[in-house]
Order: sequence, then structure tokens, then C-alpha cells
Amino acid sequence: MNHEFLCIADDCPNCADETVTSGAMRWTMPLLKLGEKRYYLGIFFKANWYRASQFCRYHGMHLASINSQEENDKLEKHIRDFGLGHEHFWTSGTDQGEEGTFFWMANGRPVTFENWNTGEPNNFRYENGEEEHCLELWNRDGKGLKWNDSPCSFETYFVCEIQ
Ligand SMILES: [Ca+2]
Ligand SMILES: [Ca+2]
Repeated sequence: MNHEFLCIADDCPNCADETVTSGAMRWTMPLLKLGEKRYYLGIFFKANWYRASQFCRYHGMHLASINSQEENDKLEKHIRDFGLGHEHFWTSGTDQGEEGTFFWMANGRPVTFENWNTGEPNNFRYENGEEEHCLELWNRDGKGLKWNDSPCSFETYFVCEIQ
């Protein structure tokens, strides 16, 4: 899939146009507005954490940060409204810089508000030696989109934010 650009139309501040050049497809993607911040759901393809981050940056955004219960709840509702509450979504949270200490790469700030699932973050180590350093939203046990540290190479949907 070849994403040429994403722009925010002046006449539709809550919409982002995305045009795919390989065909006449064109659709709009609503942005969830939260104060000065807007969230964009990356649901047209799945990507590892780095590629998701690169996509967001290419379009002038960052992978998302979640700084309050309100942001968390509204983002979760937004995702559920799309019927995607069972999917995984990357955020910009990572502890790659220092194991066990999570930061939001969107703004460089430490994670203060937390919504970890039970037993997370567990830095699970896989057979190939990879450990879990990237923060995803995942409805692991039917109790909502809680946070989980996951291997950064995992390919899934993602949330970008724009201020
Ligand atoms: Ca870790
Ligand atoms: Ca984990």
C-alpha cells in the first residue's frame, strides 16, 4: 500500500484525507479531537513499532501518548466505535532507553498516568531473545484496552497523535 500523503482539510478540521495513488480510492479518516491534541488511527496496514512511528512522523504526527484517564477512555471508545476493540494498537510508549522505565516518545516525557493490565509490564522474553519494550493497547481478557509491553517487532495497528 502506497500512502502518498495525509492532509487535514481546512473545511474539515476533524478529518484527514488520505489518497492512495494506486487507484482512485480516496477516503477520509476522522481524527479524535481531545483539547489541543488529535488522535489518528493507523488501521490501513499493520506495522512494527518503528515503521508505525515512521509513518506517523512522515505525516507530521507522532505515535500517541496517553496522559490522562480522559484521554485513555476517549481513545478506547473511539477504537471501539470503529469495531476494532479486539485489535492491538501501538502507542509511543517504550522502555528501550532504560529497561523498566517507560517514556512517551511523542513528547519525551515519562509515563505518569498508567493503565497497565494485570501483571504488565512483564518484559516477557521470547525464544529468539527478544524482550518486550514497546507499549501497546490490547484487550487481553475482555476488560478493555489495557496497556501491555509487547515486542517492538510485532506488526499491528497503531495510534498517531498530532498537537
Ligand atoms: Ca522492557
Ligand atoms: Ca507484556
